[in-house]
Amino acid sequence: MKVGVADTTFSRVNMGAIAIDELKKHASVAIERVTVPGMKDLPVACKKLIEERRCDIVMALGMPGGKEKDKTCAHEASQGLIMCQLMTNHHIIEVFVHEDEAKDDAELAWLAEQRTREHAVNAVKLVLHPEALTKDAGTGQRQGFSDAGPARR
Ligand code: RDL
Ligand code: RDL
Ligand code: RDL
Repeated sequence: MKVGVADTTFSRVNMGAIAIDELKKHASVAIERVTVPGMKDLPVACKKLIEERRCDIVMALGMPGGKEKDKTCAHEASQGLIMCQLMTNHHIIEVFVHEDEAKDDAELAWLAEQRTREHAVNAVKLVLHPEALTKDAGTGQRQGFSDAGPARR
């Protein structure tokens, strides 16, 4: 299987390098990487990874800033990523870490790394082990901060 990794120079954490480090734990995974300036450049980068570089799934790694205009930008980028998935019939795992989710730089770095690693595992499962996701259905999984857990215990 081949995983595409698309990340940005706007992000304050090297999320692409972290994704690749996690994906390399899976011997059967080949990787294609591309870096673009910001998250609105991710949809076409992902489309090219799928159509031209033949990736089975892509991780779109981005960091929306904390301002209102950044949130609008994130919503637009997300719409583009969803459109790209529908156009190509391939999953794109959107790994966005909003700068204002973290209380300081140290927590931001931790959150970006943790969410990226957990979604890298999700990407491999979606393609190679879909039954592993079904096993976790309804369990309140989150990426980064702790899981919410099931409502009925
Ligand atoms: O196509 C060039 C840029 O428009 C594009 O890279 C944008 O995604 C850059 N960008 C913004 O213009 C903005 O207002 C970004 C953010 N906010 C942001 O919060 N995070 C980004 N890019 O990754
Ligand atoms: O592609 C990987 C994720 O981006 C994707 O699974 C999202 O739907 C996950 N997600 C969020 O990123 C989020 O901010 C979800 C929620 N909120 C939510 O409220 N409910 C979800 N997913 O099912
Ligand atoms: O309920 C607390 C968080 O889960 C919630 O604030 C989410 O919206 C945070 N979040 C994002 O903002 C996002 O862009 C999450 C993801 N992506 C994600 O992929 N996985 C998450 N949260 O668990």
